[in-house]
Amino acid sequence: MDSYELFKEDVKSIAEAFSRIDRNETIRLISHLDADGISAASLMIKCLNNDNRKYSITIVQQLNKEVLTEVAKEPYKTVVFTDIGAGVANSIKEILKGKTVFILDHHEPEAVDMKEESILMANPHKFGIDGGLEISGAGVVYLFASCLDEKIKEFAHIAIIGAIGDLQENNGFSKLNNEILNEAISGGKIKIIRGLRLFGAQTKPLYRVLEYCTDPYIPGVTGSESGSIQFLYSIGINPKNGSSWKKIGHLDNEEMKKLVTGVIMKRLNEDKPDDVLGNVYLLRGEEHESPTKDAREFATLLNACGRLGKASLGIGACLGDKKIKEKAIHSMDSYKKEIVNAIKWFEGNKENEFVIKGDGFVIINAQHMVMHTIIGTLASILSKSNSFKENTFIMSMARLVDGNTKVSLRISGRKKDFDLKQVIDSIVYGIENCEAGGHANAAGAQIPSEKEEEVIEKAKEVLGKFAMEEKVL
Ligand SMILES: [Mn+2]
Repeated sequence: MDSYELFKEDVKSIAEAFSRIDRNETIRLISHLDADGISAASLMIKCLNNDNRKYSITIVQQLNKEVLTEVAKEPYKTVVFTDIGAGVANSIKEILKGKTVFILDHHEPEAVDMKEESILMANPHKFGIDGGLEISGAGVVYLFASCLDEKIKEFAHIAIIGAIGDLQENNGFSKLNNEILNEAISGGKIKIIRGLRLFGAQTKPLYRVLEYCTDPYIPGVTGSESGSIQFLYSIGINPKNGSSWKKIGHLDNEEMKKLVTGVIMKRLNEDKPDDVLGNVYLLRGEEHESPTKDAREFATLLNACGRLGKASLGIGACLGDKKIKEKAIHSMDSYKKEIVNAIKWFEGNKENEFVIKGDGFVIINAQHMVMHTIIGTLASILSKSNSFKENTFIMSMARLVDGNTKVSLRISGRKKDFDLKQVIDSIVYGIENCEAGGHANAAGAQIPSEKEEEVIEKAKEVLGKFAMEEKVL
């Protein structure tokens, strides 16, 4: 058997163990707060609903000792973690001793003695499969649920939304995601077309779509209303249709060509200027003009719900509840505004004391001026924006209300062979009460706010050193 078959066999045996759990038990479900985590939770809930099981769910941004200690005190005997948990397997083992724990995750697992029978972990990394690229947390839950419930196939598209949310789509998917995608296509859930990858393209005025377009980033246009309107005039497109704003659907062929060329021209200095064109994954079950028609936008919607503390709206949207979906769409609009505000804040403050620039790195300390749930998104956007040289570390920080600070680490350009998780680990190493997590291409930490200065000093040293080594290589 190859590693893929071994992985699927392992998932199957874990699913079988799950099916033996007493039906009267209430299952404790904990999932991650991002789009993938919400997709994963939705699939798990669908599976539990179909099986008439009782459950209690919480969505968390980080799985720290505090959360685990709370869960340990609860009466539930079985705990299921989705899209989270692998990185803290040892803490789970220690703190949740006596409970049966299922970890359905695609994050790199912490080395842990898995002979411990009460912890069952479904994870591609166990079989040498790259969970960062090949399958999402929602994908792992999908495989798990498929072993228990044939009907979950009707929700294959949710696993794809999760994978898109975790940036696993790059003009197509790799093996495991691709298998799930094919199930979604043959089940009539997804249709792929080739087109402009612009957020909100279906529903919003064109100038807004461009202003709010952060991936791909359009220099001089993203984050600027006037920049966007001027850009349209400069390429010969009137942003208005009489008295109302033009939408992308109103453009004729000629204008569409102008727009595509114009955006590519604006992006000539970027890594991949023509990244505006790509696969668009349309959800067949969604209405034509709905912002949830495009799987990429659906992922953004879920992210928005999570980041704004309204994950349950995201779950409702995944499960197909129309009223909840409406509310989720409202949340997305305010989330987009928050992101644009964060970009504006950065643009207005990049020359002052909030932004420290070093050789090969930049440290942004937004304190209370950017939401802590959005600070990582800001770093991601900047990493793709060509604001910094290729391979510049971007570390961003923002405060929570509870005396902690969220730290995010990204690297500019699209280099994949650099392990940011390892870098953040070395930054917080030895500093008390800091917890790091994440992937090779997006990592972060939570630190006590009073340790900000210490962490920044250490980061200057560590990032400077890594950046130097990078140059030598
Ligand atoms: Mn994930």
